[in-house]
Amino acid sequence: MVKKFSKDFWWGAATSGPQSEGRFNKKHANVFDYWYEIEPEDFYDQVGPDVTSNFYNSFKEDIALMKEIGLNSVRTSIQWTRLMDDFETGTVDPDGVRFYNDVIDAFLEAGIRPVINLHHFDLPAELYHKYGGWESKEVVDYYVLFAKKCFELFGDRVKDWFTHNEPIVVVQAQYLFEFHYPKVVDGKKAVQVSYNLNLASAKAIQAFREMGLQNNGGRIGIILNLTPTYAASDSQDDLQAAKIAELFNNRMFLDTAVHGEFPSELVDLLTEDGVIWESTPEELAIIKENTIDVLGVNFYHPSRIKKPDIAPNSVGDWMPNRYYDSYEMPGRRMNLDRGWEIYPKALYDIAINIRDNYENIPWFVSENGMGVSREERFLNTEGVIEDDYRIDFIHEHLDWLHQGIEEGSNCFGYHLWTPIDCWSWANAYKNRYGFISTNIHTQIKTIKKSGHWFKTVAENNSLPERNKK
Ligand code: BGP
Repeated sequence: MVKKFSKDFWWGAATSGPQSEGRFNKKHANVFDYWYEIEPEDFYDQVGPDVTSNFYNSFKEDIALMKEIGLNSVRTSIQWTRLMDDFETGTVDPDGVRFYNDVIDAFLEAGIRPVINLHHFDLPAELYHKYGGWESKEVVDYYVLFAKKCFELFGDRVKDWFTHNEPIVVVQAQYLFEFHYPKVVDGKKAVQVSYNLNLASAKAIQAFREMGLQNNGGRIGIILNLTPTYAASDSQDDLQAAKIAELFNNRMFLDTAVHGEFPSELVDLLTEDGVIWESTPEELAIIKENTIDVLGVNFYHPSRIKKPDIAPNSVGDWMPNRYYDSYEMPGRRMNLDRGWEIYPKALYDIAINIRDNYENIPWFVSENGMGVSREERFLNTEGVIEDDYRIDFIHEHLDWLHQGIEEGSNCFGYHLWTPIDCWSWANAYKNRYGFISTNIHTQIKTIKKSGHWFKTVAENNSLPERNKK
C-alpha cells in the first residue's frame, strides 16, 4: 500500500553552522576550532573545520541544490562564534548578521522553511577558558544574550527555533567519555553541565516568549537524540540497568523539556550518590514554566543495555555508567562503517512513547541517516553515487514512522542528516550522510541517487509501495 503523509509534512534535511560554513570571516573560535588548532591529529585524516563544505561562500548554489531535490524545510544553526562580536556585552559582528540574513532570505526565496538551532556543540572557546563553559551559570546567561540577539535579528522571518542540538552529547563527549575537547572525565561536573544546559534552554524559551515571538507564529523547542533503551533480558537486573540508562541518557532532558521537571527517580539517585547539581528554587521555577512547544528527535540507533559486570559501588569515581553496560545483541543488523546498529522499528517506539508519555507533543524527526565511508565505490558511469543502501534505510524508517503517525503520534516531519555531505567533528569527512556529495578537494557537489529518490517522495507526499522489513 502507498503510504500517504499529511499535506504540510516537512520533507527536509539538517546540518549545522560549524559543520557546513567553514571558518571564513569568523571572528571567534569555538571549542572545535580551538581543539583542531592544538590537536589536529585527533581529527580523522587531520581534516579540521576551516573549510568544511564551504557554505559560507557557496550557500546560494547549495540552497539551489536543496531546492532541486525537493526539500521544503532545512535546519541549520547560527554560530554563536560568528554572530557575536563580544559575548559578554552582546554586540554583534556585522558580517555575521549580513551572512545569516542572506542565508535566511535565500532559503525563503527558494520556498524552503529555515529551521534554526542555536547551539550545536559549538561553545565559544573563550567562554570555556574564562568561565569553564557550560559548567558555569554565567555562560548560561551569555548564551541567553546570544539567543535574544538571534530572535531580535531574525525572528521576523524564522518561525521554528531550537535551543540546543543533542545536549546529552555535550555531557557525554566533553565530561564523561573523552570524545570531544576538553575531554574532562568528571561525573559530578557532568551532572552540573546537564542541569545548566537544561536551564539555558528554559531561559532562552523564557526570553523568546517575553519578546513575543509566539505572537508572530513562532515556535520554540529542543532537539534531543532519543536513543531508545532496550534491556538485554527480562531479568530484574537488566531491566533496572536499562531504566537508569534511560533516565540519564534520555529522560534527563526529555522530561525536563516537556514536563518542566527532572525525573524524581533521577534526582533521588543523584542525591543519594552525593552528586546532585546546584540549583535554586527560582531556576527550577523557570524550568517548570518554560517548557517547549515542539520537539525535534534525532534517531540513529537503539541503545541495548545489560546490568554492569561489577557492583556499581565497587567502582571508584562516580560515573553514571557504573549502573549499566552496553550490550551487543547477537544477530543485530549493523552499519559497519559507522559501527551503529540499524533498527528502524525504534522510530515507531519513539512515536508511541511521545504519544503516551509526553503529551503527544508535536514533534519531527530532526535527524536520521546513514553514514557510509568511501562512497566513491558506488559511483556509476554518469558520476552519480548509487546509494541504494541509504534509500532502503530511509524507506524503512519512514515506514515505521508512518505506522506511528497512523496510530496517533503527532509527528509533522522528517529531516535526513544531512542535505550535503558535511564535516562531522572528530570524524571529519570519514562517513558521508548527504543526499548530495561533496568533493572536499574541489568542493564540487553532486546529487546522489537518494536525492533524486527523495524528491519524488517529497513531491508525492507519500512513500512508494514495498514490503516492510
Ligand atoms: C549527530 C550530530 C550531527 C552529526 C551526526 C553524524 O549526533 O547531531 O552533528 O555529526 O551525528 O555524526 P557522525 O559523523 O559522528 O556519525
